[in-house]
Order: sequence, then C-alpha cells, then structure tokens
Amino acid sequence: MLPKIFIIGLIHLLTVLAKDASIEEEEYEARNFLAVLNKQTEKDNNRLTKANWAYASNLTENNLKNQLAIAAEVAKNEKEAWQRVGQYNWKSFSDPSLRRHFQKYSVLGTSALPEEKFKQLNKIISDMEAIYSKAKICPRGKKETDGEECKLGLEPELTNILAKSRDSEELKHVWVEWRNAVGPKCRSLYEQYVNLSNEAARLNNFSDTSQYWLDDYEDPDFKNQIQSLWEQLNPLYLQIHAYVRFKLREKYGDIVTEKGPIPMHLLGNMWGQSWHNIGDFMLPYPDVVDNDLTEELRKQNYTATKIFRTAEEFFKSINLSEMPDTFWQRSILEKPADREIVCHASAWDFYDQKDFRIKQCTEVTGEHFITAHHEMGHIEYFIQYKDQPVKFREGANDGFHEAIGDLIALSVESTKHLRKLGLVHNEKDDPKQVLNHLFKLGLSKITFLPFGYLMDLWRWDVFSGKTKPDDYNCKWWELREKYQGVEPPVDRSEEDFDPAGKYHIIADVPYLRYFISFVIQFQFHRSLCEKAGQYEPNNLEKPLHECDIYQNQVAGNTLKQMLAMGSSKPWPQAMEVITGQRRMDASGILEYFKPLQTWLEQENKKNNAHVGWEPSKKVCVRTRQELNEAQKNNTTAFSQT
Ligand code: X8Z
Ligand code: ZN
Repeated sequence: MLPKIFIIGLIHLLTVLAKDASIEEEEYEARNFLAVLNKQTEKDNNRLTKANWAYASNLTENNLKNQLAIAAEVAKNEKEAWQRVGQYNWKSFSDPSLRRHFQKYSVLGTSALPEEKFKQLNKIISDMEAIYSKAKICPRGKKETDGEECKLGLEPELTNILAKSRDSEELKHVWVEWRNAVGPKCRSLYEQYVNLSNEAARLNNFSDTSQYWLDDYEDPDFKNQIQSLWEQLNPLYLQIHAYVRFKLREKYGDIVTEKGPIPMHLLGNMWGQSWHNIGDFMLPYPDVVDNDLTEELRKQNYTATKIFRTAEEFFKSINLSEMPDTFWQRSILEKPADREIVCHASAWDFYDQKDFRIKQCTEVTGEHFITAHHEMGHIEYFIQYKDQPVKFREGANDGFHEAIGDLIALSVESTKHLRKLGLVHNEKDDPKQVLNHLFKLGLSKITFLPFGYLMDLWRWDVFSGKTKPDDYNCKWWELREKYQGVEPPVDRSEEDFDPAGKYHIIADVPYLRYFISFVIQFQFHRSLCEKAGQYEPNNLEKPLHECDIYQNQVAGNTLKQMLAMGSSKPWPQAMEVITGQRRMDASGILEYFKPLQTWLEQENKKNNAHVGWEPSKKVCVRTRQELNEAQKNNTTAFSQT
C-alpha cells in the first residue's frame, strides 16, 4: 500500500501537470491564432496605408471617399478580431511575449466607435487636414480681389517669410493671416473631434482621450516624470530666453519689452517652436566666420535627392540599412506643382516589409537637411523592426521613433562631420566658433522644450473637459505665456482658434513624443559616443558636442539592436540596450549645452538682462467685439494721459 501522503502528492502533481498541459495547449492554439491574425492585420494595414497615402499626396474628394471607405472596412475587421481576442484567457498565459502581443490587440482604438461615428470622426480629421494644407493668404498690402498674388501657402512661402523677413509688420501680417485662414474654419470641427475621440476612448475603458494617449507609456507615473524633466530643464531655457529677448530688443526696439514675454512673430518660425532662423543676428561672437549651412548646400548644388542620399550614406556607414529601390521610386521628396498635398514631412511604413516612403516638400535649406535625417530615422526604424509581428512594429514608445533621426543629425551637425562633408571649410575650430555653433543648436533644441511640453498639456485638459470649448483659445495663450514666455503680436479672442494653426493639433497627432525625443536623443547620443570612444565624462578633449559617430559600427550595432526590438518589450528595456539605464534623464542635454549655459549666465549678468518674464499686456477675451471695445477704451485712456 502506498502511504496516503504519497497519493495526495501524486494527485497534486498530476493536476499540476494536466493544468500545465492545458495551458501549454491553449498557448499553442493562441500562437496559431495570432499568426493568422498577424497576416490579416498586415494586409489591412497595407490597404489602409495605401489609401491614406493616396489622399495625403493628392487631396481630392475621390481620394477622400476611398480612404474613408477603406478605413471603415478595416475598422470592421479590427472589431471582429478584437472580439475573438477577448475570448482568450490571455492574462493568465505564462509566456510574457504572448501576453504582450494579446495586450496590444486588446486595445481597439477608434474602431470601437459605431460605424457612422467612426466615419464621421475620420472625415472631420481629413477635412481639417485639407483646410490646413490648402490654406492660402495674401502678401501684405494685397486683398483677395488681387487674385493671383493671394496664393501664399505655409510651405514654402510663409515658412520662408517667417524665417527671413526682419520687417516686424510683415511678420505680424503673415502670423495673423495664417491663423485667420485656418483657425475659425476648424473650431467647430475640432469640438466635434474632441467629443468623438473621447467617445472612442471611453469605449476602450479610458476616461478620455488623454488617458488613452498616456496609456502607451505603460507607466501611471509618466506625467510626473515629464513634469520633473521640464523642471530640470527650465533654468537653461530661462537663460536662452533672456538672452534672445535682450537681442531682439536691440534689433526691434520697444515692441519687445525689457521684462515681458517675447512677441512670437519675431522668432523665425510660425509657432515660435524653434528659433534657429534668427541666430544670424544674435550670435555670441558675431565677428568670427559663421558657417551658413543653407548657403553652402546651395553653393554646392544640393538637390532634394542629394540631401536624402547624403543622409542614407550616414546610416549605411554605421551598419544600418540602405533605402530600398522602391523608396526612391515612390517617395515624394519635392512639392508637386500640379496638385494639393499635405506638405508636413512624414515617413510611411506600408506593413509589407518592403514598401517604405517619405513625403516631404523639401527645400534646399539647412532646416530641411536636418528634417531629411529626421524622416530617414523613422524609415530606418521601420526597416529594422520589419520582421516583428505588426503590433510590435512601433517605436519602444513614440518618443523613441522621433529621436532616431535627430540622434543621427546630432553627429551630422557637428562641425567635425560637416567638415568631412565639405560643408564647413575652415581647418580648425576656434572656441568662439564652437560656442556660436552650440548657440545655434540651442536655438533649435532648448527653445523647443516648453513648446513640446505644452502642446499636450493643452490637449489633455481639453480632452478631460477641464478646459471648456469657450476657453480653448485663451487657455492656449495662458500656457504659451506660462511655459514659453511668448505672446501673440496682437490681442486674441475666442473667435480665433490658434491651436489649429499647428499641424499636429488638427491632424490628431499626439505631441508629447517630441518632448520625450528632445530629451532622450541626448541620452542616446552620449551613450553611443562613449561606445565609439569619442566622449569621456569630464575630459575636455572629448566634449559631447564634438562627437560624430560616423562609420562607427559598434555604436551602429547597438542602435540597430534596439531598433529591431520595436515595441516588443516595454520601453525601459529598449533604453537599457543603448544607455544601460531604464529612465529618461535630463542630464544628457544639460551636459551637451553646459558650456553654452555657463556663457549665457555670464552674458545675461553682464547685460543686466532680466531673467524670466512679467505678465503679458496682450489680452485674450471672448469676442472680437469685446476686444474692439477694450482697445477703444484703451486708446481713449491713453490719449487722456
Ligand atoms: O512633425 C515633425 C516631423 C515629422 S514627425 C517633421 N516634427 C515636429 C514639428 O514639426 O512640429 C519634428 C520636430 C517637431
Ligand atoms: Zn518624426
């Protein structure tokens, strides 16, 4: 006779084995299910991306109709798949990778909406994109009736005026008219968009769209981490802000106050998000030769294709992939003259493992040269993770996707590399030149940070309902002032809708990704430069801002390994591959700009430049009529004194 204890033990063991066997069987079946589903998702995504591309590269009614019809069909398939996914007990699977794959399919997104509402939402977004992309304004001093001349669009005309003109009245005109052309037409559409988007989020069990967006970061504390990063970076921003305001006041006089926010039409960019276009008249050392990248590219007969070939060569040199032939055949690298397209630069994955494209209305400028690297970084990510299941063909998080091309551009933009490309001629850098260079880069990177943060601070409160439609515009200006210390060139009202003047707002593209990118690209840069032996902490001979990882395959292979993971693992794991650390960290960008920060602090002291800002004198009220009355009273008050 077997002892009782032994029999009980045996029964227990058999039960465990049987359970294990049934879990194993279930997981085996689940894997097969996902393999089939993956194929279907691949096909559907391919069809949908082709339709989206067709519309974005030719904004016709017919292409829109086709895009909406295909999107609705794909949404139907997604809903069915989602229901089948729900029948699996996937949360108790033993394989974490399988669980993660199911988890990705368990969030349905906007396809959760009833068909009519889904179509409505897509149409609203496409309509806003068309309004934005087709908007045209007249030059200063011309009226609609002047016909032919009133054809200034955002890219390239208005962007160029903002970048080059130093006539504050012309700048103000373009700034105001762009917003007049887009804002009011989008306001009611945007309100409908917010409602439908929230409805979809709730059907996915999120309280609103802001929660849905934040869910991607897989960390309930993410918002706090972002806030803390911003707080660490704010002192550096305040220094460059103070210096720029001081210089703008020298140039433009009293329209720039000594202590107030900066009138943003003077910053060289339609949204005041990047200020590098005004660097030429405020360099720390104006007397040393300044390398103008735009000028050099033009002198050397660069074309759009040559810019992209140059970018490709860098990626290849670190053992990343070349662009496939179809990339060169199907991409749109210049603005077509015969039709309206969405010009905002973008990179496209067609989910068939071979078709990848860029659409960019490339101009031969330094800015577009960098954007070309940015876009190609997206393509490189697509290529490296192409063998993952479709649901893992994403960045580790969306900030990672945005950071890759910029990370490469940090090497490309170093004087050392530009010299290799023959785009800088002097043999050696003197320290003054290095500082000028760092300052120009700071005008794109540091100044962007508060903008990158506040775009979604605004949207989070809009989606959660904390900001009501009646306050949309004034709340926007409140945040612009609070974080960026900028103000509009003229008073605003709720009859304007200025957020719509920025592409990502009307195109339903979350923006926190860029803030994340601008922080982590410097972390990545520091780690890869260390691997390449080009940077050592505290070694003045090897500073971070002079590192160029060109041709360094050790650095390239590390990057490649991270890219190939896609989103198959939580993002801290991907970050660990490159940096050995699992957290976002402001110390990379702070270290990069340390010499600039020190210089700015001294200079601001020397100039007695005010750091920070007092409240703006510009107002934001409900109606234009209220505004007119306030202005009339103001004038009377003014004339009486
Ligand atoms: O939208 C872009 C890229 C496409 S993902 C051109 N960027 C942001 C912007 O233009 O506002 C790059 C930097 C910020
Ligand atoms: Zn991008």
